[in-house]
Amino acid sequence: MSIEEAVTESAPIFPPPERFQQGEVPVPHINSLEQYKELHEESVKNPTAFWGRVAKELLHWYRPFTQVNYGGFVDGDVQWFSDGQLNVAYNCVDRHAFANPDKVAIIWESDEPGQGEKITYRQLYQEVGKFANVLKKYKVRKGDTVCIYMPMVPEAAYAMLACARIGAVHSVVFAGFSADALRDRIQDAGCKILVTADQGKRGGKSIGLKVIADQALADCPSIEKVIVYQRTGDISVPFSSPRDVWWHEEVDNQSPVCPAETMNAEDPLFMLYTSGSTGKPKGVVHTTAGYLLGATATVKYIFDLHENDRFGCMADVGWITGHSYIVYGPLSNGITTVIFESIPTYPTPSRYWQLIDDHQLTQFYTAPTAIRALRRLGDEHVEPYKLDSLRVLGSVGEPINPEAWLWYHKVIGRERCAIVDTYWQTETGSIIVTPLPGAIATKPGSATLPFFGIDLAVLDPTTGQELLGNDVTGVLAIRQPFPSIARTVYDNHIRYLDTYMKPYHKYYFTGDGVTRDADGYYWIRGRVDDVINVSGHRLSTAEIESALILHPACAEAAVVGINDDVTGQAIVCFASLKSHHADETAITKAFVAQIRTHIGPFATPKRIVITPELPKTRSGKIMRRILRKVAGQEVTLADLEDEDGLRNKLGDLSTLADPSIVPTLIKKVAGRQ
Ligand code: 7RM
Repeated sequence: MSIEEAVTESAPIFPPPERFQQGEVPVPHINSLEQYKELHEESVKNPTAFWGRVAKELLHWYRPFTQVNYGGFVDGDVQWFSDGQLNVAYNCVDRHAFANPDKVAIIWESDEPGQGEKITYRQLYQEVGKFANVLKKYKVRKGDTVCIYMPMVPEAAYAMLACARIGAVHSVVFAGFSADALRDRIQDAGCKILVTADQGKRGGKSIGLKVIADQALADCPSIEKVIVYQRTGDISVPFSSPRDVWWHEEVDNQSPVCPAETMNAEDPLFMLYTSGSTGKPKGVVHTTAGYLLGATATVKYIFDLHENDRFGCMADVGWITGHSYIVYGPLSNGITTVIFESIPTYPTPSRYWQLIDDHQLTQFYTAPTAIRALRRLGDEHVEPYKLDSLRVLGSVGEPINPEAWLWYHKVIGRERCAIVDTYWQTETGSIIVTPLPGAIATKPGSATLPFFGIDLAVLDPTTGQELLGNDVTGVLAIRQPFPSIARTVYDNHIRYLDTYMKPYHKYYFTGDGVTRDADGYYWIRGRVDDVINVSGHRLSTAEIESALILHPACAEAAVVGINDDVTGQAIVCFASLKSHHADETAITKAFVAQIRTHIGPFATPKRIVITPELPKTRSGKIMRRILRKVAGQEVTLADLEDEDGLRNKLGDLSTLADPSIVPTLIKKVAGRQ
């Protein structure tokens, strides 16, 4: 069933699980639709009162704020709690280490089952303190940027929190990115320190992070020190002394005590690169208080956290989901979080379910692509597990199709858990559209209703007019600022304004299409810009095209996303060559390699189509609409027989400079030419 069908065919409705009201499990924090509505209304009508209260309740302040909010989307000058002072590491570590030193903060589930560890809040305090002192030894100061290129080990979280402790700004780069991508991000942010590992481990395979980092660093003069965590010790990694130092040697003789810097609410906490419609990723900047409050409040209310919960988010710390829902949100709430190093199918497709039972996880958060892939592998991998510790199951990263949702609900949730389809972005810092487990009835495929403080608008994409009432489809925008919205793009505020504030005056533009159904529920339909979403990884078509064009054999390239049953979308590249005599098989391989080295293996295209020309208008614009339909096989060889039918499917072709390109492309995709 497509989302289209799900919205229109009056979707089934699932009320909050009955057992939530029967004393068997903790009573949800937000326990009725009325309570949600009342709080939501207050939060958007009087954000000052609402967020002022929640900020005092959930965070520890060194100096209380007197002003709650300032600025807006018109001028892109958003501020929250601006005269307040606090420290994120104090909030995520110290306050819990003092109150509950022996409570487990992190469950580290290593790639090989059974080799993991549990880290208490006391240990976390000590490890973060030691590493913060290492950073200080190497002259890292408030406002300096530190790049973290790490596998999924607790040390990645220690490094993030150590930065927060001393006021350094971290830039975590996902360990799946290539040397070129790492280099670009280090250069853009002017990072002083790189924190990495000898190797990463994933699904039994090793990834040579230090070797990749060295390639990147050949062109990164800003880096003064490389701190290398020894994850495997399996290979002797090249060391370039005195630039390179070992993590274990450095922390060994450091004091675990490092005073937490007093930070202003609006001081930057971190930046994280994300893809937009251009070839150059943006360093989205989040600030101290607003971001932390967003992460803390959303995870508490959306996953209904209670004191003894064990929360498992399966994302990577290299993405925003890992920042907010592995590290900052859960730890700020003082509960137990999971760092999962492996993949869902290693060593067997039962890995997640084994993990849930072994650690008695109460919440589990993953992406639709993983849910679909595991569903395909068969229920026999799930059935032997009890899964009775679970209360809330979350989904994030892309629209979840109703079939996958229902499977998650029945086979994993055993019809006794709340499913929360959570919609948000790197830029929003925390979840913005979502059900609340005890309050909002769900419809499979809909992210349901806005979280507190989120004031949504559906706009007509062309006129920018707001579409009022229910049963409307348009683009999703946000009317007023909320604490965790990104404040700027690193070193490029103009780009921030141009991307998010300019498209629709007075609104923040999400870039997503949306339907608000007859009940006022939101159904996210995916990007309306040139961003594609492969397994929940956000990529820009322009970024992939830029990589291809850099290959000496490539004349022109156009990249489109097509639907894929498992990964949501998949990448198809159309390319024309400089020489028509080239060996196409060899070139195709070279192009795949080109993308993998410029971006990373997760951007591997599903298909490369070599074509003599791209379909262009007479003015030279590439007609992506045609490429999308041809790539997705919405038009096939059979349509070539019928000119009217072809026009019906592809739309107006009269602006095409050379209409004969259409049959050529169709034949190419069908493998007939
Ligand atoms: C958290 C994250 C953001 C883009 C966003 C959407 C898509 C994310 C959902 C979703 C439908 C969801 N950050 N998206 N969550 N679409 N339903 N629940 O993914 O910056 O990497 O991507 O992802 O298109 O704009 S992200």
